[in-house]
Amino acid sequence: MKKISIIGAGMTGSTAAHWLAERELADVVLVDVVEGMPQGKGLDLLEAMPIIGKDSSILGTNDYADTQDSDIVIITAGVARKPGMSRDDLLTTNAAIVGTAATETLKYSPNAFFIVLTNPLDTMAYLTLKKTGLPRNRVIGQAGILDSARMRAFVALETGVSVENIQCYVLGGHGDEMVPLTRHSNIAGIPLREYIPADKLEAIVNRTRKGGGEIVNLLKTGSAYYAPSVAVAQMAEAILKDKKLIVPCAAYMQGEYGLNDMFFGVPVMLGAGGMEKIIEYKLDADEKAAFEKSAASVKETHAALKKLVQL
Ligand code: TXD
Repeated sequence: MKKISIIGAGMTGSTAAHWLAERELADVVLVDVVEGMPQGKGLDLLEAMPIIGKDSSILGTNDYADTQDSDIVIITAGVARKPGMSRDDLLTTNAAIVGTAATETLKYSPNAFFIVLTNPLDTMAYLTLKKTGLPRNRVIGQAGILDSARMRAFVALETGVSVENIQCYVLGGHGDEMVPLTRHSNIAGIPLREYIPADKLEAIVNRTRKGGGEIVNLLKTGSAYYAPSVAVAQMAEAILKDKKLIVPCAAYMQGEYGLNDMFFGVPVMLGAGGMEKIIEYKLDADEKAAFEKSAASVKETHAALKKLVQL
């Protein structure tokens, strides 16, 4: 069985463990600083396996040594937003936590692929890449699958069509400046712009952009976890099964879309080589402008990180 270690056994970490184990994708190790909590969640999930007939083993621990020889490391450790906070407000606290999580896990799993969830997402993925010194195919951030799934869900609510028929692509940074690409999105091949009246589509785009905040405001004590964690499970599955799946993820840019030395949400191909390829869409002038606005916001957070941490 393959091995996946999840650093941070909170809401997204433990729910990701659930999705992974349910699909019998790997043995799962849950690491957290809180004593007893990862052990308790791990044992509880392990005890669910006989009922669903899956043989993934799940271990909760406070010791990085237990992550030895992981194929994939998922980083969710850190704090989540409370109402009124932006993702960037988490930078200082989470940079320290993610930096340690990345270097500690690398010691035990020098060959692992890293998938980052902790916010501010693009900047925490950047920190992980720089701290580990890994090539860019081995460090990916999860944001676009979630943001696109939110848009797909809102389109389904609006139209009453099966989510399976709805393809949406949300690119750019994982912030309120993200870029829902309505021109590339479709329902069973019919462009979204033809299917949904312009005012309704604009409302969907706006709700998508603020989708994370909508849930934070409802929950009040934390942020979304079901959809983010199944998104990360989809990424892990694509890598472990060498699926060559094209999904929007945060990737390290080396000239693509005119961007350099930063993480940004773009369509990538996931397979046994991790982030194997960045796919470049042809963007029109409006889309380019939206990309640039979103990129400027990510660059600002990257710059703030560089003031905090020596990279
Ligand atoms: O799509 C996305 N990328 C995201 C990201 C969607 C949802 C949540 N997103 C972000 O993930 C969120 O803004 C946070 O920055 C992280 C984790 O969110 P989660 O909802 O899982 O937060 P929790 O429940 O507070 O869990 C965080 C855990 C908690 O159990 C802490 O004890 C633990 O992280 N933690 C640590 N674990 C290991 N090592 C260290 N140093 C550590 N510090 C805290």
